[in-house]
Amino acid sequence: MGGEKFYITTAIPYASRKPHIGNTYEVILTDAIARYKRQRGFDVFFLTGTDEHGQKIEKLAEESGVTPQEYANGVTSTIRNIWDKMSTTYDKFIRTTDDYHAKAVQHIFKKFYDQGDIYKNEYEGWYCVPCESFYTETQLVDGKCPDCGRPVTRTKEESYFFRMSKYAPRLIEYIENTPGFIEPEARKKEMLNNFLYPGLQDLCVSRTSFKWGVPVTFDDKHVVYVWVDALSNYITALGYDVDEKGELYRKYWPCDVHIIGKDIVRFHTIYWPIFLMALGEPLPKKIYGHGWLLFGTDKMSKSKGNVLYADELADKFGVDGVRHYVLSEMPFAADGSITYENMIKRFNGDLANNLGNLVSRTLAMTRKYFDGVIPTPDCPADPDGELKAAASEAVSDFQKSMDEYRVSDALDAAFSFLRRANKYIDETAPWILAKDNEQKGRLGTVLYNLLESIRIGSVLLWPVMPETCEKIWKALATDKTGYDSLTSFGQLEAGFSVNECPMLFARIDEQKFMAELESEQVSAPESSTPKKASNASRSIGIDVFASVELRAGKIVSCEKIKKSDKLLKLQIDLGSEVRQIVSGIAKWYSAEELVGKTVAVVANLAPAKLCGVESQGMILAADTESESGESFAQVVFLPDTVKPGSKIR
Ligand code: ME8
Repeated sequence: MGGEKFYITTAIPYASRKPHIGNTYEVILTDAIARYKRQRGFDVFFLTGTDEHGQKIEKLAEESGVTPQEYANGVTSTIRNIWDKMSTTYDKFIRTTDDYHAKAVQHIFKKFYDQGDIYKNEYEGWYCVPCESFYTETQLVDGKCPDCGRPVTRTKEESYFFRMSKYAPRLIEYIENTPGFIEPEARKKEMLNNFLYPGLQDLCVSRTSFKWGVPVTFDDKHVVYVWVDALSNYITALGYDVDEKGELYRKYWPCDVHIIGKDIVRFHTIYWPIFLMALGEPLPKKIYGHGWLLFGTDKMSKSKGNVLYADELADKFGVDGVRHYVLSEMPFAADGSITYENMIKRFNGDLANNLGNLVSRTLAMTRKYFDGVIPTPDCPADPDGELKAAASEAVSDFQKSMDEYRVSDALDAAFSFLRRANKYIDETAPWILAKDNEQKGRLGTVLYNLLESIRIGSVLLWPVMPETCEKIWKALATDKTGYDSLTSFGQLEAGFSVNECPMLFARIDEQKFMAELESEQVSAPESSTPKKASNASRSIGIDVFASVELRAGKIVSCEKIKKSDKLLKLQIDLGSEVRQIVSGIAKWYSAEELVGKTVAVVANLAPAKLCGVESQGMILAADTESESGESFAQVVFLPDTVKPGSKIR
């Protein structure tokens, strides 16, 4: 490709646990920008990957009884599967355990040492393992980590330190004089006022109290601090090494924009530029620290049981439904919020009503009045001019916002144009024009204008909702899908036949959705779906427990419920009867694994419908985690010698 180069990266998430929708928002945002830039003719390189070293992963692996590498392999494959499921088009996925990366990090560290940027000393202070970050006493908030609020550990160990103070004045000058280097603007002020102006302390850049990291070549007690290792990914992925700068590096560096979350702006705008200065390399052009996606107004956390995952949301709202939601809902400079209720509202409003209805009504009228052939627009009248002006305004607003990475504003521009097109249907009332044969020409023009508006909307929306827009292009039988087709209204070619378009977005009934969600939560392991505040720790009397009828049941048959990828329909022999029970364990068990097994059944649970299928009880399962850290429901199996119907007490 010959276009201007554009290098964009995400933060590399820790391979410590399945990424939630907030982490996934970041890769979706980056993907939308990368797709847009490609549409605009840029030669894009989009990098993502995983951060696999550090104390946190070593600890988690130990707790799981596997090696850190095995642990990281499992989580990395989960992360990559989610990135792929969400249709992200990264050009490279780097793992910090990749050999070439680790070698380059060793050389970088050695260069720092050789040129006197690092020196050996002893670190004594506080460390937050989840953030992999050092803090002084005064930085703590109520004795806890100022970034994540979790407890910190007192640490005393031999370490190498990086002389940050040597480069700080140059960095301050650079930040002050480079508009747009840190965005949003407020984060730039925060960095200068909170960290740089008060005086930058030297940073501890190696660890000796654990082993899971890149070994320091000249002092084998030490491993490189995980942030030095992780930040280097942005250049090593392009083939950078101290003595040999690969072709990709020469082509794409400096990076056009690092997309990261607000909690790690400090690492990217202070330490990373200083490391690059020490290497004698140019600094990235921009660091964009996006806000956080909150569950309602709360931080997502496993302990609160409010963590949402992109893959599970995509099963309910579709991949494009999730991409559209997170990108519309996250403002440029603040936090965004996600709840099922808001997702349904947006899905029904923007997608089912505004876009979906516009497409289905317009195609239906084209078929009904013109046998599906795109009519020629040769009868212009009011309000065509207004519609065309709205289209050109939408294109320029969309473009301006996307160029500034204000994706939610860009989406507002596109959807307000689609609303304008819906209004145009009401204003022109094609069904009335259709009654008068003399108005056939005008009717054709109206329908042409609507089809063209849909085409324009879909070219704009493609970076955010690629699958939907490609369906629309197929339905419009058009190849006018590039950005150059937006320069003027009227590029859709008349005379071609439109194709069938599958329903793009079926309206969601909120009540039904929430009821189904509740019943899924009853049968799903706790960590995978958020719950309302639970009373789990409240004690109950023996009488309450005794009122639960627990019995052994033998699984006679089992099948998947078609409409759901979570639910299994089981026939279970309870001795005196065979019961139908629906259970949310399809992700973890196949029919073959279950038939013939004896399980523990709650036999007196009120019947409920799950996905429209009656369930007369519940089978018991333990919330646990697989080796890769994914939540997993372990069914409670009983020995075969226990007879069906036996009471469990
Ligand atoms: O910080 N909403 O990894 P990570 C939006 N390994 N973004 C969120 C979020 C939320 N609720 N929670 C987290 C790390 N993020 C390091 C990065 S880069 C050289 C090393 C963002 O798994 C977070 O801000 O903790 C970060 O940008 C990304 O998810 C990965 O977070």
